Amino acid sequence: MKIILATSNKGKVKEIKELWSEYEVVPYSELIEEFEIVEDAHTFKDNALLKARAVYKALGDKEAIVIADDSGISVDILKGEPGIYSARYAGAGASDKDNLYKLIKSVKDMGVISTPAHYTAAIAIIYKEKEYSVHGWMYGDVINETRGEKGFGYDPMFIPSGYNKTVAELDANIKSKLSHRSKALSLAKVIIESVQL
Ligand code: ITT
Repeated sequence: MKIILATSNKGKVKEIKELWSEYEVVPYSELIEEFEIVEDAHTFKDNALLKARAVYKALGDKEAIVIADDSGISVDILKGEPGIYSARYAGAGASDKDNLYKLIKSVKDMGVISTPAHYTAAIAIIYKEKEYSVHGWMYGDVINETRGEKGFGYDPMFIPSGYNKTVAELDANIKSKLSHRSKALSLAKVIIESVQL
């Protein structure tokens, strides 16, 4: 089964390909020219749906199975920031590193070493013009420094509950068991398998 990913984020593509190795997972940019999608909705779910819709429409194939992931990190002490603005926390066009160091600075400015946070992933699925969405979460703490090189985005500063290492220090197979994305993808898989029947 072919699944088309409505994302330009290489970290997401790598993880989704690994988590869904039983499917043929193809980023949409391998099928049509990549285009900008303005993420101006107010929730993870609505942003995921608008990305999936834009790619589904551009492909023009009703039988295509398109999925989009909208995700981010929310820090309690920062009133849930950066949340849906995680990709542009340090401004439009910011790199993963810019966003990471901005969040480290925000945590430091609160005068804490470690503080509760969680990741959210909303996955939208469009197939035969019908829309579905699911969510997954990973809870833990963010710290005021980076540790480790694995993963992407905010992983070097996030310690999952029950662990004493950041996601960037843990083996990728641990992230794949715990992550917001893997939980949402498990639910998405149930939907994809049932609508395919
Ligand atoms: P697409 O919209 O093309 O999918 P994007 O990077 O813009 O790519 P989002 O709008 O969903 O994606 O932003 C997600 C942000 O949250 C981005 O800054 C990521 O680095 C971060 N993020 C999401 N999941 C993450 C994870 O598993 N580990 C680390 N950071 C993550």
